[in-house]
Amino acid sequence: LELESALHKALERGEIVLHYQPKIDVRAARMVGAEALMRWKRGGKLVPPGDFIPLAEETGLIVPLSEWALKEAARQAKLWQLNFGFADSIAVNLPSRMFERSDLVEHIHQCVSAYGVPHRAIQLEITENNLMKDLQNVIPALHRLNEVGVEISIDDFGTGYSSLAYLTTLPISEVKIDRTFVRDLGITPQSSAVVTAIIALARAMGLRVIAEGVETLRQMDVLHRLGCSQMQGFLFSKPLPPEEVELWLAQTV
Ligand code: G
Ligand code: G
Ligand code: NA
Ligand code: MN
Repeated sequence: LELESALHKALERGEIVLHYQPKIDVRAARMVGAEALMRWKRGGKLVPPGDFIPLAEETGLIVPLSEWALKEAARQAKLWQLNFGFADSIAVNLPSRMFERSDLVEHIHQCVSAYGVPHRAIQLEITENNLMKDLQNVIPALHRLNEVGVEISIDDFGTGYSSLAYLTTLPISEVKIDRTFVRDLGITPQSSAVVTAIIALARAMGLRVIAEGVETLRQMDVLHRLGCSQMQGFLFSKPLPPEEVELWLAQTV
């Protein structure tokens, strides 16, 4: 309960910040975007999202937190556009709670308009399980987001129970191969079979594919050979505060 009221105040007090993990295209050898990940600066310490996102989800605080994250990501995209010519997108993780709102698309529109960035400056990540859990709300929202140019990425892909038939009808742009498959690449034959299948599926559906949790050169090599050139993971960079991302932007844009 104490944590709950502290989290409630954290947003007003400016204690919530976004860190950004670069997304890399290894073939083009450049950064092609970033994923925003929340952190809570509490008494000189950085509380990782695993320690407060679940509570935020339970209490509903995830809604104002996510609304703030969308706005902050738009602000950051504008700053990077002005200072570094950044023209890629920042991905924001959206919980299914956000799709229950009829004004999600309007909120995103207001965020990008407020900072004068195009809608494609914001990309949304929704986990495969959240997507399937709430299709009734998610599908119409995805279509409206797609119409205004906000791209959707399916996070933790391969861990859920999505019907492939359904997926092909959804206006999504990218699938993100879950890190559990990446972790075992080059170790178990099953993992490379799954990754091969996901890449083939994505290609057949005209989707981009990105791998998360890439930690070793070996994983990078296998992914690249299998046809996945976009990656994210500790091999390239952990999630960084914005000023450290700027070292990447200064080099690669
Ligand atoms: O940053 P880290 O690797 O510790 O993230 C841990 C978990 O918290 C991940 O599952 C991530 O998706 C989730 N998470 C981080 N930031 C956000 C956020 O802004 N919104 C939501 N919904 N989840 C987040
Ligand atoms: O899928 P999700 O949005 O939850 O992923 C974000 C989480 O993954 C964050 O907690 C981030 O710190 C973590 N992460 C990012 N890169 C790596 C990596 O290479 N290895 C591992 N184990 N975790 C990573
Ligand atoms: Na994510
Ligand atoms: Mn993920």
